[in-house]
Amino acid sequence: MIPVAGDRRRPPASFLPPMTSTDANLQLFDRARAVIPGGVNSPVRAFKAVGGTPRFIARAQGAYMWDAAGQRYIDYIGSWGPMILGHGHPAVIDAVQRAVTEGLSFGAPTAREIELAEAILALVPSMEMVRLVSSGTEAAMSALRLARGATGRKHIVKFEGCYHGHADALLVKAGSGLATFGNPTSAGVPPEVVQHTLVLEYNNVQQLEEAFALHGHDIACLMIEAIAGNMNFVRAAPEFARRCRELCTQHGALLVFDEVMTGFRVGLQGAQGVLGITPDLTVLGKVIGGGMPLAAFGGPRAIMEQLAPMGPVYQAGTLSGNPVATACGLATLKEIAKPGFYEALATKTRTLVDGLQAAAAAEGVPFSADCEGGMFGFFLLPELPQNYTAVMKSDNARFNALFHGLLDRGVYIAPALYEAGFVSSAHTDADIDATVAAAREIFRTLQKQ
Ligand code: KE4
Repeated sequence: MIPVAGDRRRPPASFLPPMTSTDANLQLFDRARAVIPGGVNSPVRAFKAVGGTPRFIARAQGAYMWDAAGQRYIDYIGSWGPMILGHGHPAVIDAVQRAVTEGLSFGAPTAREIELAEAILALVPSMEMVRLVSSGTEAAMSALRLARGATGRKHIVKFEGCYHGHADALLVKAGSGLATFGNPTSAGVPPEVVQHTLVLEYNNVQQLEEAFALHGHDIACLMIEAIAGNMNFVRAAPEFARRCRELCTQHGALLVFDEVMTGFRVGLQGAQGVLGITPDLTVLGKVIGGGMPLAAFGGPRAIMEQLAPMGPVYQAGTLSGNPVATACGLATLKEIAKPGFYEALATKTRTLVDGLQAAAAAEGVPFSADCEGGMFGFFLLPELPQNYTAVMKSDNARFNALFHGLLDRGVYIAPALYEAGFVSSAHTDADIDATVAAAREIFRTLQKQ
């Protein structure tokens, strides 16, 4: 479009003056906020929790991203989990490039969807069938509807601090007392929509038992992040996880593991493999798409065949099982299923966490951390928190100082203290060492605050 005199629409980017290197991100942020709410297409990217100007990423390769000003970062976001192989893995790029030449989308079944479904079922023994969708939100929302349809019940249980995407029934926070039906966390969600969502405290066995004693006959499902990456990194205690399984079985409710983040991230069998718990339904995303829009939910045949077109539970999607996304996902799964992949990844992640722990200790900064496979979390707290209330006792200001100190030193961690971190197979020992050294410099200044 060539702008003409008096044309009040903003000229396209190519007509804007070249950006100076120092404020390239700020200029883009200003432009973005003029046309996209908050300047971002997902809220956490706006740096609202940490302040400052979001980095507009121009390109990424391996463990690194470069922003609009040409600044390089060691990337511990990995697109919030998907980039377990790092950016631009040759086998993945090759598979996507070949798929693109065959067609972008058909709205018809393809052999590759079968291949990906078979690959997922081979790696997740609790699943006999799987349905592919385009986002984690869509997968969790669909699993919820399937659980209600399969059981004929309406109540659902979730836990404070767990995030399962932005479907209305799951945008809910604890009521006044925790073991109450939830209140909406978002405008636009009528109370009626969340009146059947019971919000409990994570790792609180007594409360869990009370809830099932009261409502067990009408609970369709319990949905949980068995390693809660949306509280940074909080594990379900083994006893708590066991009771979730037992109470669901006892009361005929479905146990749903939301493994959008942990699936193929904490290990080849996800959190269910780490915990040795078999859920009824599993929700997957992120890694299985390798960075493309692809997610899934699955479980036993008897439950999955309740889904349209076989059964009465409707669920659909224009781009579900997209041929380019499935090529990306398949190529990713092929790489992570190779012998030794997770052992090497877990060693790298553990080295990072141990290094950060040692650096904080050396500078007298209260610090606790945990990791599993390629996922890690840390808290500026002396002990690992066991629930959301404990996580939120973290000192926001100190975290923000750490975040910006690392960013200024070319290390990009999650811009929020309740988010987890991710290591890829592309991260090198030198990257880990540089990250620990940068953190130690900042811990030294933190202690003086
Ligand atoms: P998406 O709709 O964002 O693909 O997936 C929703 C979702 C579901 N379940 C779990 C356990 C998740 O972690 C997510 C999404 N995770 C966030 C990061 N905490 C995505 C980042 C964002 O919202 O921009």
